[in-house]
Amino acid sequence: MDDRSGRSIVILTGAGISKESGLSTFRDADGLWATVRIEDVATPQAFRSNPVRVHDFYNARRRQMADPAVQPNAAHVALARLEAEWPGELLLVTQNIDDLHERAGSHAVLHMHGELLKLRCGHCQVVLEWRGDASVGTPCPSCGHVAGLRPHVVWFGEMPLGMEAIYAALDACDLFISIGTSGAVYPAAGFVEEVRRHGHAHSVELNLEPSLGVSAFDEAIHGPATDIVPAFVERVLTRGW
Ligand code: BJW
Repeated sequence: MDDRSGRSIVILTGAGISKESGLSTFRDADGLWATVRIEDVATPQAFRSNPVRVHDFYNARRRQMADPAVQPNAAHVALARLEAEWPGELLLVTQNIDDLHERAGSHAVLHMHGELLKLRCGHCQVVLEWRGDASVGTPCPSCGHVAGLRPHVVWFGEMPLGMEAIYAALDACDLFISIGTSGAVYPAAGFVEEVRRHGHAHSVELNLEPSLGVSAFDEAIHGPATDIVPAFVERVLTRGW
């Protein structure tokens, strides 16, 4: 039996991995937070006080993701290859709400900050696939309530999804890879510390530039994701870490 089959990998991705696919990051100079205020679009309070504005923000991003020019890039494809060829466990935790990992062929994907192509009803909590625009007047197809549908995303002050499964995987994994994330937003920014305190994994940062948390990683490789992720995946599959 392949002795790698007992070794598990957890990957964390952030907006940087989708940048070369044409989607904006948040905190870079040309990122989303340079054009809109977090307080206006990414908190439950913002949705309560101005749901039209919040729906507009996510409608625009949904339309952008449907642009045929937005496709998975070499980094997404490399991670799908790693999942397909790695004989042990692999969990891909993404902070991204886009579907580029799935479109590249990844299956073991956990969207801890939700998904752009879904809405949730605040009345009956049903989660729905949604590709078009959403508006305040759209009735919930499940319970019929109007004004209850909201983007199925995790805003500041809300609990990210799947945390129990994520911490269990972090504590048990042998390799932790963080890709394209600034390390500014918790709890994802604390995963490398979780691995150091409770786990035993070798930790690697792959990012355009050193993240805020770079000093906590065992190893860091800096450059565009489409260059460094395929190279790192090749290394893991041929030589390990
Ligand atoms: C490239 C590249 C290329 C570019 N190749 N790389 C004080 C201390 C600690 C914590 C807190 C605190 N005060 C409040 C908190 C908690 C808060 C938080 O972290 N705040 C910080 C600002 C301090 N966190 C929360 O509220 C979270 N919930 C929580 O903690 O729950 C517990 C709890 C709940 C309730 C009560 C009490 C406790 C929820 C966080 C939700 C985040 N939501 C968002 C928006 C929603 C989704 C969406 O609209 O898309 O998620 S914010 C935004 O940031 C989005 C992202 O997923 C997230 C992370 O951003 P990411 O991915 O790192 O992007 P960037 O832009 O920051 O970085 C991109 C990186 O890529 C850069 O480094 C580039 O260099 C790099 N890059 N091009 C490789 N080509």
